[in-house]
Amino acid sequence: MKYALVLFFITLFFSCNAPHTQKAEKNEKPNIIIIYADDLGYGDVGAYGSIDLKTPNIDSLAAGGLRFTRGYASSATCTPSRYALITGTYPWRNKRAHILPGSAPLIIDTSQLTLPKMLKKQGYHTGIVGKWHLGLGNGKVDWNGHISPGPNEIGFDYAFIMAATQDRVPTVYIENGDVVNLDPNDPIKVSYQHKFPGEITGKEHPELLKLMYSHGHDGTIVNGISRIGHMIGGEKAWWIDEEMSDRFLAKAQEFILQHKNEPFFLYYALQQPHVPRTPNERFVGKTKLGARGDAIAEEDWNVGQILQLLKNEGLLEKTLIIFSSDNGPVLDDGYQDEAVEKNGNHKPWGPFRGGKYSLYEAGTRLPFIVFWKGHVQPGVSDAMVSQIDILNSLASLTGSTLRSSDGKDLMDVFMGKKDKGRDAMVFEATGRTGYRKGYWVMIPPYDGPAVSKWVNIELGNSKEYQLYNLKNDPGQRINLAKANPKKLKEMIFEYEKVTGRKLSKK
Ligand code: NG6
Ligand code: CA
Repeated sequence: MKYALVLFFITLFFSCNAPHTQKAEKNEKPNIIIIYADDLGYGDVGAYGSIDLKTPNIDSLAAGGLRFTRGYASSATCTPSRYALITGTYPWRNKRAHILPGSAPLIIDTSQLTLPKMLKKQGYHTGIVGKWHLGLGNGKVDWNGHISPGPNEIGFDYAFIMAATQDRVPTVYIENGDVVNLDPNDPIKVSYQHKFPGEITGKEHPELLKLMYSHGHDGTIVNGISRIGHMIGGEKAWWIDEEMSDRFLAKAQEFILQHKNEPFFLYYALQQPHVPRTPNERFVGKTKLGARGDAIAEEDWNVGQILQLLKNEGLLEKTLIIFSSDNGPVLDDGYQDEAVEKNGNHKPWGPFRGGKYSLYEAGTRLPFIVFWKGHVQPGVSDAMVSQIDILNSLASLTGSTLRSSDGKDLMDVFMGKKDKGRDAMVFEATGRTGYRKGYWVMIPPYDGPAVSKWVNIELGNSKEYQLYNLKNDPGQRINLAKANPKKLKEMIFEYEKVTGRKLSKK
């Protein structure tokens, strides 16, 4: 009887504690680093088939991690993709989520759920280093005062950023809301509407340029390169493009070292190979592809430096790394940097059609690698995954109950434990949307040029419905809309249901 009672209490003790033990095991808190390239294409990475351009460090992530062949950004341009990554919601639900000027207000509501906020609640120290491009302030930013709201107000404890893009003013670094090296006697003014008296522009003074523009980009000259937009003042704070990659790397390294003993989340948003492509002189001529190839070589080296640091600090087994890019590739995106002339046989878009700005596959299908030494099952996964799923997946990993509405919890897929990803997703390119379900892709009819005259990329516009099956036709050459009206109808029905956008029936 006495033994039975003891046994009863022992059983009670273990049954009460068992769920907690399981939970503790389930909710792991590795450090998390998202390395996010800018305009890097599927075919720009060795592990994804690039031959002429070598990326040994990104390849080592792929070799030791899980390489997704069907990994997607939400959109074919920067701001919307970054919005989706940070909020886990479709950017086309937010009218302001399109390519932003450097003076645009913050487009994420400070009360909105975000990836850094969720991780912060789970005990992470959160940081962003690199490209922001999600707007700053409330509409009229005073660049000479504290700039807010921005990354710090949507969940980042630390932020060292450029406001928009490398080709847009203001060409200054901003650290936790303050312009770095700001001289109060030389205040900064920024405008996307008008030129300032005394401002030196590329349009009027092309003779001063070290890198000539090909379209757009004829505003303020900074460091011998003219930009989109107008700026005067703050010259001591102006960045030197060739040093940018090293600046961001140093800040990322510093952040890792400072927070190595707590779980940290670092969003390392690299600026390469977006224009203007300005690799440091250490990388000039490292590839045969000119500035675009050299910028990618520099970017790959950055990835290697981060890996080396984690290794030296004994953090490799404690850090989950996700590597991807914000949108597909482009050669001439506005500067005469010989990206077109020196591209040779290289295929930045891989086996896919289109590129940046395009509704076709190369606009959003990107390198997507998940690496966590000793935890992620290395290999290749054909599961369909999107950057929009990262928030919910990491919430599940770290034990948060917060979830975004459009994301999926694909943590088991990211870990290589399951191979069934998303069933379907809406994709977006400069405001136009399409629908992908399994291997099927439906692009609604859109007016507009088939090929962009600026960047010479097929945009995916057609007056007819387009329906492709990527399984047999990854290059999207065979439009099955007429041959398979049943599938087309199903895709239109689901697209309308998810997006609330009505398509005209033909
Ligand atoms: C376009 C720019 C392009 C690039 C892009 C944004 C022109 C003619 N083109 O408007 O150079 O800056 O915006 O790229 O100005 S993204 O990767 O940030 O979306
Ligand atoms: Ca981009």
